[in-house]
Amino acid sequence: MASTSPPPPDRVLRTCPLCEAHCGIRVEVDRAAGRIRRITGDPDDPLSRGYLCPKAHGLIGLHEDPDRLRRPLLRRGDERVEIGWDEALDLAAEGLRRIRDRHGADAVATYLGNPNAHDVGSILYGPPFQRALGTRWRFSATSVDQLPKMVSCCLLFGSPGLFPIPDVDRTDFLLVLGANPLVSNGSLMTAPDMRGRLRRLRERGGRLVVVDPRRSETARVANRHLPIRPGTDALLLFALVRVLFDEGRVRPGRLAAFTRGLERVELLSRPFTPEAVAGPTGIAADEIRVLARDFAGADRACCYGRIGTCTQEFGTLASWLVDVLNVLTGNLDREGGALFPRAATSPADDTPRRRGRVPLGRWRSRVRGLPEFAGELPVACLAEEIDAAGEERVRALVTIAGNPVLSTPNGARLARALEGLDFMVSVDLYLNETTRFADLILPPDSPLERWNYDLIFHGVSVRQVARESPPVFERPAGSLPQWRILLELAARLGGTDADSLDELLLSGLIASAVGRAGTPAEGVTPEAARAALGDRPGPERMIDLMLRAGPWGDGFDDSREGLSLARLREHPSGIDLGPLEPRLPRILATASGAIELAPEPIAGDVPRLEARLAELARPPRLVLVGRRQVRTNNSWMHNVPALAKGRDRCTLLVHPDDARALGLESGKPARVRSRVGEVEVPVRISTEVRPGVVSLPHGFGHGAPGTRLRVASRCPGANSNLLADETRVDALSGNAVLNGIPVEVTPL
Ligand SMILES: Nc1nc2c(c(=O)[nH]1)N[C@H]1C(S)=C(S)[C@@H](COP(=O)(O)OP(=O)(O)OC[C@H]3O[C@@H](n4cnc5c(=O)[nH]c(N)nc54)[C@H](O)[C@@H]3O)O[C@H]1N2
Ligand SMILES: Nc1nc2c(c(=O)[nH]1)N[C@H]1C(S)=C(S)[C@@H](COP(=O)(O)OP(=O)(O)OC[C@H]3O[C@@H](n4cnc5c(=O)[nH]c(N)nc54)[C@H](O)[C@@H]3O)O[C@H]1N2
Ligand code: SF4
Ligand SMILES: [Mo]
Repeated sequence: MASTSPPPPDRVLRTCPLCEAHCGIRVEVDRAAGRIRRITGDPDDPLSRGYLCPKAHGLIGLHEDPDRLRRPLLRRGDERVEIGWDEALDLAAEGLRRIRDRHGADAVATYLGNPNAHDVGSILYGPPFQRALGTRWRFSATSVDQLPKMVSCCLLFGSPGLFPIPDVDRTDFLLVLGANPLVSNGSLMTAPDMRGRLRRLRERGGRLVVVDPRRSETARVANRHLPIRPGTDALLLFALVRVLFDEGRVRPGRLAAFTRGLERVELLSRPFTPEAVAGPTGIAADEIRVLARDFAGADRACCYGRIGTCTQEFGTLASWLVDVLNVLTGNLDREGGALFPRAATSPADDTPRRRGRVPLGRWRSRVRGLPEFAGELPVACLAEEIDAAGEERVRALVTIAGNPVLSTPNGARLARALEGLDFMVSVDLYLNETTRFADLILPPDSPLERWNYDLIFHGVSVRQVARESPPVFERPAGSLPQWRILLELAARLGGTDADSLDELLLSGLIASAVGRAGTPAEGVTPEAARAALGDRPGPERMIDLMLRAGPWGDGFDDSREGLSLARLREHPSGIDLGPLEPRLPRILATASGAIELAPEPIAGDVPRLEARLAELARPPRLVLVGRRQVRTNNSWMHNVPALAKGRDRCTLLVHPDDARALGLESGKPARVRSRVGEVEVPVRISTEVRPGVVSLPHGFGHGAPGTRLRVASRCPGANSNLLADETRVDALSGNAVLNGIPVEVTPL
């Protein structure tokens, strides 16, 4: 099943698959030696324009890593043996079928990790695999990440994927809460080189305000940094809303014609005056008033929140209020505000096909009754769904590109639960903290051996672009692409053969894409489209279909100017499709067709916040927040020597006042204890964090027995998710609380 295309050239232009920025890169290869010479930024990429971060060079180490798995691994007792693909796929499917036949489909759970979003093969072939498995017990990194934003976008705009994206290149005022794009390179905001973009914002007279308990790298380049107490963003945002109403600054402009619930927002905001929230948030009432006036007074302003506003107790409320602020000031769906990008692969006819669906709470987890959202349960309850006794418990697990032992709360309990499973399969590149419990590991090809198209991130980008990513290396014999692994498993579970299933998937996509009135593929029959797409199986022809039938598509007419995969190939650095444009109210998918600014489930959660106001006024306990770093990528790039080298990065930041009170010394180890666990980490004393807050990065905690991560194990660090409490979730969405965890710190 090796690739049949001609050998790739010595210089391959593609995108870096490691983070949402997906920067354009040039990979120069010494073909004779089969090695990468160097990776540089692609100056012609319409989005990244030559920008790169140090992680891009880590791609070389990842590709060459001797610990990266190349063959399926079967566990036999304490041994791991390499086996062939046919046997591995058969064993995986048999094992899953056995559990399903005996205990029902929901006895098999799945967990999908973050890198799935970076691989078009996973995006397109993950869903059919899940359908073939038939389980409703699906989990993913979504519920330790952006789930609250998805819930609020679904309630406000009608679809969980309708994310307003900051128009950073044209705004005059950017208000950032709980995000550090200078290090993360942006999330739900594909915007490579944020340092350059923010510098240009300031050069054109614009302002940047950052709300973060830590003086983050982004806060350092801001006009103003507001060191908020963790978990209180909803209070701050409500107070800003309150000021807008009190001072007659609510001006939704053209949005008013299709926005409902403004009066209700006003009512809901009443308890949250600047004075009432000043104590709990740690931000003075005057400061809040000034911020509200500045934001409302800016020509074009945009409020943006990310991990810090999502992974906290009031994640959905905070995520909602970010958009409320943009709506009330008329900055949603407007140049320089927050807009909804249009992807080249999206349906050309963008009026929603279905309206008013809120896929929330249609079923609930067995033990704690946490709500499903969009077909998934919150991962904070995965361990208990496995380890709590009962006929209905989860007995088998499939992880795909995920490391939940390090990335989800109470990793220790989850590790114990995984040990007790009857069967576990992992599709993963490494034998790591999670996959060491798997009976079978199925490793896909290296990211540089893959063809890719950034299907998701082109849809959350600050500028509309389309770019293909060809493989740098031919796939070695005996290796399988990720899509093929998922397709083969789906076919085996469904009792069909892989190629017929692939054909079926393609015809389903064709049927929904062509022949629609007013689109480029209006007059195209499914047969004609099918014939034009060729016989090469896999994701490429699916993307070709989406492009050709999409808003800029050629409608399967080669003589037309529009987009197709062939056209993209003529532009190996990508095609610029222009700045973001207003799309409302056309794309709203709520039942009313309007923005529902005060949807019922959200309004119903406000009393919970109000109840916390009084409690938060009391002197705070010490709480823990996270911290991303330039050379990390969640839990999984620590085995690359170029990224792992240098000083110990898994340190606990402590404010000098707290250090003094607790008797901590810089460079000395401390014990950090929470309700669920404890870790030992070196202390770094710094005024970066506000008093009452300590910060520890996540993704560390390597060196567990049975793993094969020789480089990462040398500087293992501690797993911060041993401290995160799986019982603490954002009540509305079930998203895990990973920031604002009460802890005690003592010197060792
Ligand atoms: N305390 C705390 N916890 C957090 C966060 C936090 O801020 N604080 N952040 C959360 C966020 S935002 C996220 S997204 C999650 C991430 O959580 P996860 O997605 O569970 O974890 P990752 O560390 O991204 O691990 C990715 C896994 O995929 C494997 N892998 C990498 N590339 C591929 C590939 O192409 N194919 C396959 N099959 N496998 C691959 C790696 O070996 C690794 O096992 O962590 C969350 N956890
Ligand atoms: N280098 C690097 N880049 C990455 C990743 C990585 O691991 N390393 N991971 C990628 C992934 S999966 C994601 S989702 C993105 C995340 O992208 P971002 O959200 O931009 O990244 P974080 O660094 O997690 O930023 C969260 C910020 O929130 C602050 N914070 C914590 N609690 C609170 C709070 O209660 N309120 C407020 N206002 N702030 C708070 C933290 O101090 C931190 O600065 O990054 C991506 N990019
Ligand atoms: S910011 Fe760095 S890791 Fe992210 S895509 Fe660009 S080069 Fe890759
Ligand atoms: Mo994430």
